[in-house]
Amino acid sequence: MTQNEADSHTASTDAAHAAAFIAERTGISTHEIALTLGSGWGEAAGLIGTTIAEVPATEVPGFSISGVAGHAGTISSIELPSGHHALILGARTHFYEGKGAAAVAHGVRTAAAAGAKVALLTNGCGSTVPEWGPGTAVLIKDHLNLTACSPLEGANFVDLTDAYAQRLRNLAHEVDPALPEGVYAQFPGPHYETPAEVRMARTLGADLIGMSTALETIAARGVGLEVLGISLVTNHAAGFAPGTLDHSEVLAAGREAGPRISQLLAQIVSRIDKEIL
Ligand code: 8IG
Repeated sequence: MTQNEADSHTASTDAAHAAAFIAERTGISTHEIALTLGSGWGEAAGLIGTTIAEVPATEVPGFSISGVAGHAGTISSIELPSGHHALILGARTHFYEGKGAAAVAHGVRTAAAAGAKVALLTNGCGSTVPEWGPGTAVLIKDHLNLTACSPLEGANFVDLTDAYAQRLRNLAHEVDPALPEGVYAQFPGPHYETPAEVRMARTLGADLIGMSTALETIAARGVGLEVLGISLVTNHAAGFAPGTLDHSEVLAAGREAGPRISQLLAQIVSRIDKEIL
């Protein structure tokens, strides 16, 4: 075995262990859909179906709690009205935690090992579009990975042409035709950008700026998941509005938008679930 093969073998065994643990603790052998709930999106879990089990993330192999206010720290199993099950990843590892890009991939890899075919990745983010202020939900149509890293290792040439599946965006648009679409740029964080960096990202084509979803999407595509990404704008990116950035404002914007976007997400899950056999 080469070192690359050994690394990827380790990653998939870790995910398989986590998935087996989740199956045992929830009593559900297959979760068809995975949802990663970012800042502002936490209430959605309660709207999409019946909670079957909640497992503290710290107990699931390879997961930890990020310590970020606004992130749940639980992994739950939800039964949808169709009888399918959704795995809610309320604990994501951010790249800025310093555990490496591979640690970021563990959530979606575990979801794939648990049987998921579709990953809904949500986040809170900054906006470089003046009309998209705090509270705006935006479908991610493409990304710029500005972390200079990949969650994949070895000769794993994953195609990202349709990373944010057009098919799933079409389904989301059936729920809300007015949902705007934008390009998401991921910076490493944990610091927010300077105004010059935001202008650079804007010039490169970024509408949204965050610290999570690009690497997760790459990892998800790497294990064959179809991805829908949805951002909640919680702030104008640095320099795009007067004043400075403060995490408490981010949380407040999430709280304010929570009921509305959770309802939206629940409807999108229901629509996507109808297409899963
Ligand atoms: I919430 O303005 C949230 N996350 N990089 N920039 C970056 N991440 C964010 C921002 C932002 N807002």
